[in-house]
Amino acid sequence: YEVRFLTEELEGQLQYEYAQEFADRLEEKTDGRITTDVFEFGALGSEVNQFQEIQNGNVEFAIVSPGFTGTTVQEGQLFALQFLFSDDEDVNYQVLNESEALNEGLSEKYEEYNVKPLAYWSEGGMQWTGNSPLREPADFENFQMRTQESTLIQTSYEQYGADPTPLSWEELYTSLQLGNIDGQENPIFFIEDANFHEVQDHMTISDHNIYVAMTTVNTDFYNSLPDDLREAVDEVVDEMRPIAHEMQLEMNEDLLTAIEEDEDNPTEIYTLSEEERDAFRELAEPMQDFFRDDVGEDGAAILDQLLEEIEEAEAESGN
Ligand code: 6CS
Repeated sequence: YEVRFLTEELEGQLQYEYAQEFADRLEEKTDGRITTDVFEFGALGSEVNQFQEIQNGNVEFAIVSPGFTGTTVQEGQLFALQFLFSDDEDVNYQVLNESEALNEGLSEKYEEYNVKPLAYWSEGGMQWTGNSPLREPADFENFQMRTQESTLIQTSYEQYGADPTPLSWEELYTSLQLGNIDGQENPIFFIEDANFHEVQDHMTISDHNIYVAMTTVNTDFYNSLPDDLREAVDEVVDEMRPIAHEMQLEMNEDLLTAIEEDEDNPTEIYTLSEEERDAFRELAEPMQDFFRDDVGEDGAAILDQLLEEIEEAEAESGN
């Protein structure tokens, strides 16, 4: 089998490095019976187009950000709910790997579109950058905020008073540079590697969400594989869990230092206090009911189950 693996990022960035490691392991484990071509972002159009490519089987594997599937798999928008996950990365790691709400309930919703999520994993805490400081909700008043293409993300930023604009990340650097867009959200590694900090003066460590990515496979392709190759895929997916977690932690830490030390592009970094985070949390939490009403019963049930799972994992970890 010669297969294709699409990512939404570039070489050196997390999704691409994940996919390359995945490809190497799969080739080795299958003695070359599956060889994989890994693609950087942009090879087959925007993030939303890429999701179509995996749906129709033009590519076999893809890393997909649920924020770009909002117009198809409505339930996937639950990852846009801010302050939903734990502040403890280890708790989130466990929940993403073990959650039935996600790995069964939500995955079934994607399978209706012929896409099978194999793993949900975090690319790290999400932070804000802006051309002005972002410390309280009032700072978002009339702020042109770039978001992914999901009404739930957009509505969330409207709660803070912002004007959200959905955009592919490909156009983001130029839009920030021209000042058409005032700010954006992303994990630290991505802010640094995409050079957004060059065209933004402020970064707020808000950890208002985690960036969840999905490793996906085209369902028909997966089901057509002989049992031993399907098992090999499943094994590689499991091997990649701790690797992705480590890579994420390391990249986000190292590239925070890189932003701090970039003297040519000074960025004022501000970490929100718990009280400051609470002001955002208060405006974000009603979005859970918005999600329940907007997405419907199945989505509501997935969210409720996930909330319980997060709470249980928090309790177990002694938080
Ligand atoms: O902001 C975005 O849209 C991009 N951010 C990350 C971390 N990965 C790919 C995605 O398209």
